[in-house]
Amino acid sequence: MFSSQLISKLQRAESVTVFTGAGISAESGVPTFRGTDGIWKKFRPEELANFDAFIRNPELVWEWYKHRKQIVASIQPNAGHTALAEMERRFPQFAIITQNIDNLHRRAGSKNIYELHGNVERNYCIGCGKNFTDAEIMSMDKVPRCTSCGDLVRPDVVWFGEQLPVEQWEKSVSAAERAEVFFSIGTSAVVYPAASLPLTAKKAGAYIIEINIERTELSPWADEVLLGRSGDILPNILKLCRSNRLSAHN
Ligand code: BV8
Ligand code: ZN
Repeated sequence: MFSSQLISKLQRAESVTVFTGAGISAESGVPTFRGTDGIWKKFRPEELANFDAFIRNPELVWEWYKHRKQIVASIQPNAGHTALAEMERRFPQFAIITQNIDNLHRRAGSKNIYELHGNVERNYCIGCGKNFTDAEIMSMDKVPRCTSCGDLVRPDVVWFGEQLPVEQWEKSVSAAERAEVFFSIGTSAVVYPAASLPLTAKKAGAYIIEINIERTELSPWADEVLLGRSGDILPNILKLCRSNRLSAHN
């Protein structure tokens, strides 16, 4: 099933970094962005996932994010997420860099997670920065407003044209640079600057393993492309780690 290269690289690796996109959550029921029933097939990102659109029509943008909050609240992490959570305990250094805002890596038990594009379960006031939980948001009007300053509340996600959270970005770059093995899982790798991370890892000497149901723009740069569903492949990678790696730390 797996090449001797992959087996020996994983056997010896001290530092593993994993980069994920919507594809790893597809088997949990989260629609991807560019897939056949993808989000961007129905809506245009510039219409919904940017600040100007929010100011222009906060009700429409909130309707859309409340819909995605309900999806995320109604689903569970899948075998791909849980396999990564256990792999984290089998390598001295292990980091997950995710573009996903669905919080499923954390719910699966992963600890060392860098959220590049935010988290849909967090919200804050654009005026005074006050944070609001989803429970508070759902009990508010169609367009949630801050209980302190009355300004608009927004989901804590990164919209197009907005800068990524600096600390998450810097830690992601160093996790890419120190990786001996770098997995790119379930991402079309077209949104920047996130999509530059696999190449940063490659330049730093990492062994790049792509897991996707189809080839992507990244495939030519990958050392191995494992075609298939991450929920099928990752449990087998975990078995491999179990068989040739003593539990690093619990
Ligand atoms: C910024 C949060 C500047 C919100 C998101 C350089 C070149 C070109 C353009 C740019 C550039 N630099 C910047 C840009 C502009 C823009 C950009 O990249 N545009 C793209 C579209 C060309 N980038 C930005 O605007 C970024 N900000 O540049 O700011 C700046 C700098 C300093 C100071 C001020 C400003 C911000 C980008 C972040 C936007 N927010 N999400 C929300 O979700 O609502 S992006 C969002 O879309 C996701 O987070 C993710 O990043 C992206 C979707 O990609 P994927 O996750 O990969 O999903 P996709 O559906 O595409 O692919 C799924 C894959 O899984 C497929 O390959 C499929 O085959 C596979 N799959 C499916 N099922 C499975 C599977 N694989 C395995 N198993 C399965 N079962
Ligand atoms: Zn406020």
